[in-house]
Amino acid sequence: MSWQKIVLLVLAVVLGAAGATALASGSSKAPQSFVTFQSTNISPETQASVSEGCGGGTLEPTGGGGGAKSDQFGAFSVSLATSVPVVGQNAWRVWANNRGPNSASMIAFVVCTSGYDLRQRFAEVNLPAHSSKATPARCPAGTSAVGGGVYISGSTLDLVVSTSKPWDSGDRDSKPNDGWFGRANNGSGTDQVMETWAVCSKNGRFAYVHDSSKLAPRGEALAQAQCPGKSQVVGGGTQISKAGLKTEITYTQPYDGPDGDLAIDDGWVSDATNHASRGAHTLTGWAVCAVT
Ligand SMILES: [Ca+2]
Ligand SMILES: [Ca+2]
Repeated sequence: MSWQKIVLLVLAVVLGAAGATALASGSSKAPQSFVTFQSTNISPETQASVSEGCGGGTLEPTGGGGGAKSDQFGAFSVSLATSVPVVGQNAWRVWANNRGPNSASMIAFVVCTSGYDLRQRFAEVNLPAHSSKATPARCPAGTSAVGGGVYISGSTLDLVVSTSKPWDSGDRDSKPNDGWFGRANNGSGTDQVMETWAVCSKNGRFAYVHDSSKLAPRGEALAQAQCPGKSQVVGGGTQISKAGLKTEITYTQPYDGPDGDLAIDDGWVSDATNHASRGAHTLTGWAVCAVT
């Protein structure tokens, strides 16, 4: 199904869910969430962006994501360039690259919530020409990571996110609840900066689940991390096992599983490519799920 068709289908459901959220908030303080998205085209050989917001009121993003697809030239011609919360706007923005000779489509998802006590944190590092760099962004003490992303300065087509995932500081619980970890590739000849962004919550209980698959040389891989039981996705991310300029995230976003509804709340799907002619990697997709 094309994204355009999904937009029409899901719009009705999202509007319904928003109404339900507004009604429920009067009688209960329990956290509520719904996912909404916006898509657009990317012209050949350009970088483009699209954002999606949570509307007015008290809904805020716990997480977000997105990326690009090319029907004609496949995942190898497109990649994710940035996926971050928009400061002060209760929105999420995604940038994507299209190296192909035809238009591609791109999408931004935002998980909108109420009832959490959220903080945003970021960490910035230099991203020199022809290098791959990474940094975690640590959540404040007493909070749990619920979502996050990576920003890369510049707008050339060889600036690509290769990992954006929940991060464990090495504390006793060994859960990736302490912040967000990002890695970015700069295949260009110009120095840039990258930032990892973490969204952290003071309340709520979260499960961190993952799914892995092999990312073969000159291959594409998909990983789907499904939220357990009745838990709902609030954020998620994607990890590629080793650093290198040849591995790229194509898209990283929430999905709707075969649960009978059309709410995009069942887990997180990750897609990545390996442009190298040798050396296999592991793709790991992560979902952060709110446990009620
Ligand atoms: Ca931990
Ligand atoms: Ca669903």
